[in-house]
Amino acid sequence: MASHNSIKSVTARANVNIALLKYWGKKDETLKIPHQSSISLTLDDLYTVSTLSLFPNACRDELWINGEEASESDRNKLSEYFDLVRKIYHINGFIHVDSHNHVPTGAGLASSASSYASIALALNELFNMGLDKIGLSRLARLGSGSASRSIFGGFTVWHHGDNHDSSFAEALDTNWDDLAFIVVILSKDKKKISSREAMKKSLSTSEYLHFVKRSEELYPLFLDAIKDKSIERLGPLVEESSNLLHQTIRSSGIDYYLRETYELLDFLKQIKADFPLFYTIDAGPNVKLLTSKQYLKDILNRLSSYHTLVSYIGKDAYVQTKNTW
Ligand code: 2P0
Repeated sequence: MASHNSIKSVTARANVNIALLKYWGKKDETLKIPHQSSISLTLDDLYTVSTLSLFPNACRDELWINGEEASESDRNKLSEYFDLVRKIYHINGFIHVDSHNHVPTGAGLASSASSYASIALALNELFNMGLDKIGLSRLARLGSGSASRSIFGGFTVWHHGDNHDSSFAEALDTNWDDLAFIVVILSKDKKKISSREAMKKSLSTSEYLHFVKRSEELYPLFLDAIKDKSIERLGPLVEESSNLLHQTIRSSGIDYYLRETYELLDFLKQIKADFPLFYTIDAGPNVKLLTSKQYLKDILNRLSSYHTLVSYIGKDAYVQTKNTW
C-alpha cells in the first residue's frame, strides 16, 4: 500500500451515534471485535472535526483536543491506535491530530465514536489508502468499537464478525427520518470508570452470557421494526437492550446510574402514558429519549425542569478539506 502522497493535511468530520442495540464486550481486545452485533442511529449537529497533518521532522504522534495539547495518556492511547494502523496497513510517519468536539462538554455523549471515525476518514486520505466506507468502518473500529458505526449516517448495523475483515459496520437501507432524540443531561461529571474497563469486568460475569444471547435474539426483531418504521415496536426493544446492558454492568459491581437517573425514569412513566417515548442509557448517568418529531414540543414542555438538548438523524462522515504544502 502507498505511503505518503502529496496530501499533507486532511480535515474530516463525523457525527456521534447512539446505540439502540448495545455493544458491550470484546472477544479480541486489540482489534476490538465484539461478541455480538449492534445497531445505532447517527445524530446530526453533534460531531467531531479532526485535522490530521504530516510534518517532515515529527518524532512522535501529537494530539490536540479543542485547542489544547492532550494529556500524555490520551496521546499514548491515540499513538497505540496509530501503531496498530501503521502495522496492519503498512504505512509510515508520525501524525499530528487536531480534534474539535462539537458536543456539549459532559453531555454524556461519547465522543470517542465521532473522534475515531473522523480520524479514520482523514487517515485514509492522508495515506492514500483507497478504503471504501466498509473499509473505513474497520479502520475506525481499531480506535474505538462504536466508531465503526459513526462512518455512516442514519441507522447503522455493526456486524460482530470474527476477525478484522469480517467485523465492520454498514448503513441500513431505510428512509425513516421522522425520529428525534432528546438528551437529558443529569450530570456533567466525567465518568469514573471507562466503558473499556467496565466491559472487561462484565466479561467474567454469568449475566454477560445472557446479555450476548438475548442481544442475538433481539437483533432480527430490531431489523424488522426498523424496516417497518414502527416506533411502537422499536421503542420497547431499545429499552430492553439498555436495561440488559445495565443489569450486566451492575452484576460486575458498577452502576452508571445516579439517583437522578432513577428519578427521571420514574418521572418518565407519566409522560410515556401519553406519547411514544423510549429511553436508552449508555455508560454514564444521562438519559437519551427516542420519539417522533411530531411529539417533541409537547414532550419538551413536560421536561421543562430538565437540561435537555434535541438532535435529529445525521448523515455519513465526510472529508472537508485536503491541503498540500
Ligand atoms: C455502544 N457503548 O454500543 C455501547 C453502549 C457504551 C454503551 O460502545 O473500548 O467507546 O473503544 O471499543 O466504543 C462505548 O464503548 O469502547 C460503547 P471501545 P467504546 O455504543
